Amino acid sequence: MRAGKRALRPAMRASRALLSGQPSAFSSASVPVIDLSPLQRDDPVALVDQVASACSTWGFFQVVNHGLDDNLRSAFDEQQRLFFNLPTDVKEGMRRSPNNAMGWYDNELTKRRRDWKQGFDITMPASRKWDLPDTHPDNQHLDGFNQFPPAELLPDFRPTIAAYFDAVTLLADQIAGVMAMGLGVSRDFFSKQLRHRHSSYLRLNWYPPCDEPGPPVPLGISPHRDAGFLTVLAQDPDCHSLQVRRPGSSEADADWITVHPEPSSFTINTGDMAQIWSNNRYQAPEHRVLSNPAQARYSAPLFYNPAFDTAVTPLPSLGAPEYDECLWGYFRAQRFAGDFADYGVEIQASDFASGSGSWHVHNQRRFFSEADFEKPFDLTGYRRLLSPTSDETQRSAGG
Ligand SMILES: O=C(O)CCC(=O)C(=O)O
Ligand SMILES: [Fe+2]
Repeated sequence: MRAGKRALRPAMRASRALLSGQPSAFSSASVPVIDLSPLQRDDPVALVDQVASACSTWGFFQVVNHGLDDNLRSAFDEQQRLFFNLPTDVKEGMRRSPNNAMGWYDNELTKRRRDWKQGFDITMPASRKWDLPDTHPDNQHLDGFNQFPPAELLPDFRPTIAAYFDAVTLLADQIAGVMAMGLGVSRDFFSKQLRHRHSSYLRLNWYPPCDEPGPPVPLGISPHRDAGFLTVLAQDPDCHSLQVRRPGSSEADADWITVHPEPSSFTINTGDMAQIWSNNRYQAPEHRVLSNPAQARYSAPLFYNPAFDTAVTPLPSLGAPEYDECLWGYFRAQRFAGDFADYGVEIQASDFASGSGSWHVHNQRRFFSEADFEKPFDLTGYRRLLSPTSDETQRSAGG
């Protein structure tokens, strides 16, 4: 009887959560909430233990008193809502393409499943400038170039997005400083690789109410780990449907924990590059978003990513390396290719596990020498560099 009940629990949890968008009745844990006030008085030391512990147990936490202006956040929220309210034909004019990872889309695949949402991606690496036209060659790079709505339609969109992007990037960098100290290296260790060199992008998400009854009920986003270093996520205060699985929970005990946002908070999570750099001290947790039959939801993650040419390797001070070198531009290109077309199993940090001898470990060097990171990604042109089905690629990787 007992064993039977236990066996049923995971299925019950999944269906209850999917139907109601509410946390599982069986889960009481919640991700840590960290008060960042010490950063406002430049006292990162006061936060090191909390941040390091949150990154290693959950890889997920919320921050309050983070210093980002509430008025800027409200202005940003308003522009995000106005954007998704634009007529579909206007959004179609900004549609992401195989040659430009930036823009609007309603057909993203996560783990090869279609997400129940619309998205809009905006890029501004440290080396690029808001005041140059988006199509200027100096503002183009591997992730493409921005496609903003016409200023006549949304005159405040671009300046508000630019101000928000810069502010949230600064917040990401401050947290990266504390994360570095938590690993016993200098505060600017990650900043040196990120602050003046990052290739970050901002994603606006809109999850419309889901009218498909299922089964299976579609997910807003299927379970995934974020690829980059750190994500700073603005969650919807009204519709709570982001869930995380605590790293290390076994499949049998798996439980999805809903992250209910604190007022004016940001939700932070570490990505695959933080996991590799920290030699597995910090975890990139699996998370997902449920759909909701009645309520729309908005969210906006800023993906704080290293420069495309960064070779991410475990910090030597953290013991025997558990990963081989991972070239961020290659990892990102593989993920984008997978968003756009079915390229088979999505690339993961585990593909770079020491001694795995995976195809990616070999192939990334070839991509690195042949791809041009100053030009937009080219799905057709890069196919032979990204797909193991190409004979030429297999030969170069040693079969
Ligand atoms: O919408 C959310 O809360 C999370 C979005 C997310 O995980 C992502 O875009 O990678
Ligand atoms: Fe995510």
